Amino acid sequence: MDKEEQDKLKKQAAIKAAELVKPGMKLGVGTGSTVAFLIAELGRRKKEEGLNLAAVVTTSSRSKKQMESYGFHVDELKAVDQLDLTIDGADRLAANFDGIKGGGGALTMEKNVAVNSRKIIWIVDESKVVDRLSGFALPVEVLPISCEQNFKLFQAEGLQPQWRLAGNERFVTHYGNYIIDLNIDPIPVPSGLADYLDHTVGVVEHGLFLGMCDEAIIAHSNGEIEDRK
Ligand code: ABF
Repeated sequence: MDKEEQDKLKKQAAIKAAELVKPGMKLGVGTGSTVAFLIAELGRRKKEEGLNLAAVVTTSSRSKKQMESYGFHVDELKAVDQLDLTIDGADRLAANFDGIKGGGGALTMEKNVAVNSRKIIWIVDESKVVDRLSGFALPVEVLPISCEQNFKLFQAEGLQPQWRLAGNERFVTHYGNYIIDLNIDPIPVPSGLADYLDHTVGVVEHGLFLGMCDEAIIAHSNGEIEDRK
């Protein structure tokens, strides 16, 4: 699928999801190019229909800026008790609704927003839908103080680690940490790997989002916009 076609599908999924945003909601807004289409649609609704939201939390400063450019006030997560709905993109969506996220490096905020939302909807084009989690390196955010040890440990475990780079430098997350991408394809037992990473000192967060997504809006190239629950 070429980029133009993929962007068309991303936009379709985003516009469909925007219909589920109701006035007065406390809304979580994710990160990425699919979500950028969602924000543009919410901006259109604000301008044309006066859409008002009780609270908005975003998972990246880029999304925050975009929401603010349409006149939405954006709160910090800690200031909002619980979100009614979060709409986010994903890098992979498996048949059992497990996912890989964090390709953009915002996984820590994305997971924090997700666990504080009553409902989570992911918006994806069909290229991200897989049977089992595969085809995308798993991002792991690590603290700088012990990042070399984490890297060696992952190497020793056969997890094929690779530093995430930004140009020639290591990519630095919003929280000042690094990202190590694990090249495991497919991920044989996602819950086992998640458990291992959850218990590895120095790991801040990882991109396995298991059992978190409630609904996925998937745009297919045959024109179908699937609402999978
Ligand atoms: C995010 O958006 C991520 O977790 C994921 O990396 C990304 C998907 O990006 P895009 O919509 O640009 O494909 O929320």
